[in-house]
Amino acid sequence: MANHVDAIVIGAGFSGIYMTYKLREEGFTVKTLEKAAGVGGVWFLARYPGARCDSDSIYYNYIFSEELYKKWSWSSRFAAQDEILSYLNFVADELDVKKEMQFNTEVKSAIWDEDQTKWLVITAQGEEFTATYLISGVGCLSTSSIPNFQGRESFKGESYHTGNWPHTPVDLNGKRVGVIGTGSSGVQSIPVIAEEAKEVYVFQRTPQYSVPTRNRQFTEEEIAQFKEAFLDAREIMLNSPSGLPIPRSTRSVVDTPEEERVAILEDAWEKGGMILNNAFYDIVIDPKSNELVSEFLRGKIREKVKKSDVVEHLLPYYYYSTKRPILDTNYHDTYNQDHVTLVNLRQQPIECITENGIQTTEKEYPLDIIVFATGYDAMTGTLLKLDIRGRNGVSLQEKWENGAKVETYLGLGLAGFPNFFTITGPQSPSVLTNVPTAIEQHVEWISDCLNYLREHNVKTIEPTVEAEVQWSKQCTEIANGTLFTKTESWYTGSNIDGKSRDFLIYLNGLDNYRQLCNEVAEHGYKGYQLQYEEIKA
Ligand code: NA7
Repeated sequence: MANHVDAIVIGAGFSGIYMTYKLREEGFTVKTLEKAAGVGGVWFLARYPGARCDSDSIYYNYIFSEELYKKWSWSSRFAAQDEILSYLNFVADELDVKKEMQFNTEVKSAIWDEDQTKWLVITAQGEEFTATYLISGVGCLSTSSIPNFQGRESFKGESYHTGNWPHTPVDLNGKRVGVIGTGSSGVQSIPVIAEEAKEVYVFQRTPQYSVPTRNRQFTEEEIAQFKEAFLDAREIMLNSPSGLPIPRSTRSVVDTPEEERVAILEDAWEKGGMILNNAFYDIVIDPKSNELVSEFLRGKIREKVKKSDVVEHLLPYYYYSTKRPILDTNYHDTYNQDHVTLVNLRQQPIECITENGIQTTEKEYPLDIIVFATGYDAMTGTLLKLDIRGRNGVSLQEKWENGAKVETYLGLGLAGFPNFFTITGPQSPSVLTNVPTAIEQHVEWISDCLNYLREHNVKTIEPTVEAEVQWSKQCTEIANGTLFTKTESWYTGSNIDGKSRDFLIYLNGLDNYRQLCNEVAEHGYKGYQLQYEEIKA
């Protein structure tokens, strides 16, 4: 007989830690299963040089508890991976949730048992659990991806993916290092790798806009001020579109006179962080507005890169901010160093990986180490890897037609999958917000929902097909009114060979989304169908 709990949570990152705590505090029994050896989710795995968050660290944390917030002090404006991992361990210990967690345990399948109205969860290690509720906390970026480069296995040197970096230091000293990819992970790691390596070759398919982090150590006075201002900051975060204390902008780029516009952009540039991409409301809506900001950022690249034959390859042409906005520390300046070489893959695509290095259509680059900064199968990758089967044995792969037709209700639930919840699931605001704030909203909503079900003797809850179709249509329509869908990115799924193109993020802001979710709950879970327990006479 399998171990039975009220809820099984998959994953022990930001989502899993809070979900576990919240449900336990509400009196539910919980088991949290985590593939890795500890808490942290992506922060446990992505230990590459230079890895850090790109929300200001004072906001990149839980805000549900003032006491918890005030017990922790961040050392710098943008915390590095090891500090974030320490923070998550600190929280897990403070909340005492590790006892509900089982590490080194990979969920292989979850099958809905119609007769027993419960989930049967089977792990890769051969254990079985049953639960009334199944909650995914697997995150949006947890399945790393290495493109299918021919000959990859033949490489005789070392190779690593940024999202799966070894736990022991990688010695780059005196090495020839090739980095494929210039997303956030590449942009963060390249300057740090260049500090140690003898030669660095950056294999770039798409040049990137980037804004400085302006990272710095906090003083004790500043930390005291942040803690003092916590309640005010939280209030703004809970009512902002991004989950950061940045109010919704009402300024249009094109409608702002040039002098004022440039002053705003310069100010945002000097302040660094995610201020610039939030400074105007129409950057990702109006192509003309976008071009004005894009050109401003190209100007900054031209100023930074001193080598005229290199700079032309570093100028981006896509709509700024329609790929994940990138923050950097000395990224473009790195190309001024003589031991750093940019390889433009638009001119010389990679043909294959050889035993000595990377072969492009022009030449072979001999390397000791290859770093794959090639990103993730985002949004749906991890969910589709799990074998989750709902009513009538229908799998998630079948329901979503292997990713070709992804439909959810609120990014939280799926028709045909009773008592199943997805924290930051596809079609919720997720990665286009400050993710911990989005996670908190989902965790609290799910926890309230489970309380409601318990109080009202509800056996199962699942979205109606109509609500799901409607929500998915709405998400697509909103996205189609923006420039996001005009750019190839992991937001649209186009970074993965063979993956269907779909924009799976709700774009109307976390503030509006929070209100919609609250209304759904206030109306007795509008859009869901509820099946009640039979009350025995
Ligand atoms: P990203 O942002 O998906 O970046 C991946 C990079 O790898 C990007 O520059 C891609 O170029 C490049 N790439 C992907 N496939 C290939 C192939 N086949 N050949 C050459 N180059 C390739 O992943 P990150 O890990 O940097 O960031 C993920 C998120 O994690 C980040 O946004 C934060 O939210 C945290 P492309 O742009 O597709 O041309």
